[in-house]
Amino acid sequence: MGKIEKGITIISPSYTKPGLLLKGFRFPFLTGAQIAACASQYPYRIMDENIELLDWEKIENSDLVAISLMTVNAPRAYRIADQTRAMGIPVVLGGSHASMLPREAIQHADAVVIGEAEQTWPKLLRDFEHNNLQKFYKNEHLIDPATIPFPRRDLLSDKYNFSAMQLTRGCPYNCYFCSVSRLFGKKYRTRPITHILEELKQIISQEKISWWRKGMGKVWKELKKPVVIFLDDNIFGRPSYAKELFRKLIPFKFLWGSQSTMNIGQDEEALELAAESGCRALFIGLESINPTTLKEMGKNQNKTEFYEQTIQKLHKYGISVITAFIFGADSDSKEVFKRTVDFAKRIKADLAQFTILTPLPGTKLMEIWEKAKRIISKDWSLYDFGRPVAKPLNMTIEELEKGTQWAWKKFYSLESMLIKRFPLNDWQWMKNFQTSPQTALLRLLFYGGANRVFRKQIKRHLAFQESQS
Ligand code: B12
Ligand code: SF4
Repeated sequence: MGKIEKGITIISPSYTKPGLLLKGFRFPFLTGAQIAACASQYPYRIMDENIELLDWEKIENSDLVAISLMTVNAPRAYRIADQTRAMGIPVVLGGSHASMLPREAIQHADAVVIGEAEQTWPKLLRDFEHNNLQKFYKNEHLIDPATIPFPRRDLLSDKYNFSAMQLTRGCPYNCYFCSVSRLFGKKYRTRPITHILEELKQIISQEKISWWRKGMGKVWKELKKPVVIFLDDNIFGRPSYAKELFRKLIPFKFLWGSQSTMNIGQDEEALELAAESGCRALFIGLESINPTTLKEMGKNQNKTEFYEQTIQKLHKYGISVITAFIFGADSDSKEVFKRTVDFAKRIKADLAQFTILTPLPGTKLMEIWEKAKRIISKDWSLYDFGRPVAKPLNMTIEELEKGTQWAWKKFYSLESMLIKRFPLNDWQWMKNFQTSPQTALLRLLFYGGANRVFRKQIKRHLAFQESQS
């Protein structure tokens, strides 16, 4: 410990087998860039093991190593931390898993940061330089979003497919399987729109558009527009803010995607503004088609009677929908798989994610299942949402695992992709094509490309899971 001269290395450990992720799944490690921005005067390098192998020579040549971990990559993070400390380099751990289980994390680290870094990271580095590193660092209060500095994107690899940005923190809901409101509070905190526009200006001016997109963009303008993903849990958490934001995004002429709750579908003005500002895809956690299951999950904001209408409305505005479903709740029986896949196909979800209900540390679900002694494994590497780690109530463990795998395969089968959900087979798409052919064609391109990538990724992932079991 002492002076920081050689630099700080920030690492995102692999959350799956290295090399397993296809190009389309490369999300920028914005967390690393954000941490560096919190104390920008120090020298940094960022390594994302999800896109390239770790450079151990550079790790060895660091004054300090900081690692961000979720639950699924905690074992990998701990191995990296142990190996780094064995070389005599101090390690700091942070992120969702370390924040929920700091006492576990400290066994592999010199310090653990609980929660957001904006206040604690500069203090930790000052303490480090004064040989006074504490074991735990925790914010006194939630960070005022107006004080969040722009991430140091200059430190990120250029291997990512798109740019990412965070506009809000926190979530007013408390779904029993989710850790977001426990991690970032129930208050929905929004960054000032002026800051967002300024940051966006920087991103767009630096965005590198590939030669083929530039070329094709001469005739198909949508293709040459920069793409930004807003890594928010709910872009529509406060409708008035969202609408004001969308309005101000329009002049930027870029394309964006994010996550939203389904209430956006009930607000025609918001949909119109979102589409006009460049929104082309939204990820929506429908979770279940059974109201009893939604109640069990505490997901009271989802109303099954509006599911189909919401998807139709989004499609009307040329916005693709990635729906997410969860299997394994107590009210789920083994009929849930077929019923859900049929439903997702019928409502013409462009993409769908099927995961197994997983009790993340710090969630209400973990509390309930621990009390009921239903957890069968605390090997965190299995917490990838594709493997059962607790006993389901109305089916066997094997039925849950095989049923989920069946859902993925069925939804992404060629037959399902081409016949049942092909946008050309969709009257709304035909209508869109007449009024706005470029946007409609983009949805078709997204549909074809994303489904192809998902099909391939699923095959790889299932083979990997098989090889491990
Ligand atoms: C973007 C994202 C992803 C991206 C990751 C991109 C990347 N390269 O980082 C992708 C899409 C790949 C992803 C995948 C998954 N994700 Co995810 N994801 C998120 C999301 C929406 C935003 C994270 C983010 O980038 N925020 C922006 C940055 C700037 O903020 P931040 O990460 O919070 O970092 C701040 C602080 O937390 C802190 N900090 C964080 N790490 C560290 C480390 C140190 C050392 C320090 C000092 C500080 C610090 O400092 C930052 C500044 O304040 C969060 C939800 C959320 N609100 O956090 C879920 C979240 C992190 N994901 C989660 C999960 C469960 C998953 C999956 C396992 C499940 C799934 N199927 O979706 C998969 C894993 C991959 C797999 N095996 O399939 C959970 C993790 C909970 C847990 N205990 O594990 C979260 C919290 C959502 C939830 N529902 O609870 N995810
Ligand atoms: S699942 Fe979504 S709506 Fe529910 S608590 Fe988590 S972030 Fe909020």
